[in-house]
Amino acid sequence: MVERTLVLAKPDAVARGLVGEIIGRLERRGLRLSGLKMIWVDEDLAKKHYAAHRGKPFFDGLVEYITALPVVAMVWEGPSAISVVRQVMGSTDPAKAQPGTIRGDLALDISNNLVHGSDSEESARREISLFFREDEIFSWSRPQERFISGQ
Ligand code: IDP
Ligand code: MG
Repeated sequence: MVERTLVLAKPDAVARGLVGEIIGRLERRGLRLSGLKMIWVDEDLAKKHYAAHRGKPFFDGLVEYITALPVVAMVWEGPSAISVVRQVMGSTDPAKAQPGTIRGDLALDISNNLVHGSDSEESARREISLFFREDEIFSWSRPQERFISGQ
């Protein structure tokens, strides 16, 4: 089933110049880029995006991390895109992530694990709408649709 998912190249990926590496891996896997923007996440958006983690011991640090520098937010589309992105990312803790994954090859610290990917259809819908308006997202299944509305 064709799905859409939200991916963030997080501040450490931007700082380390790994945005292209992350995009390249997802492109080579066969997913299609449907939306892309660089955005500075503010505290309000950070708390909404990570609402499921509110109350956990790492929550405040997580909000500080994701708001420290801009992120590159993306929508990726393709068959089983949600789980495929999660496979390409690797486990949350890079020290435990498989080689061949983004985290397994490029990171070592759970607090600086480079990338976010939605973990379910419901999260994907919720998270995409936090970062993108519908008219900012290109639909590969309806490629005749204009990318920017009103043109
Ligand atoms: P995920 O990013 O692999 O989906 P989640 O469990 O949803 O992992 O956690 C969200 C983010 O919170 C992680 O990517 C990581 O940046 C941070 N995080 C998760 N667990 C810890 C922890 O135990 N210590 C510090 N940061 C954590
Ligand atoms: Mg998660």
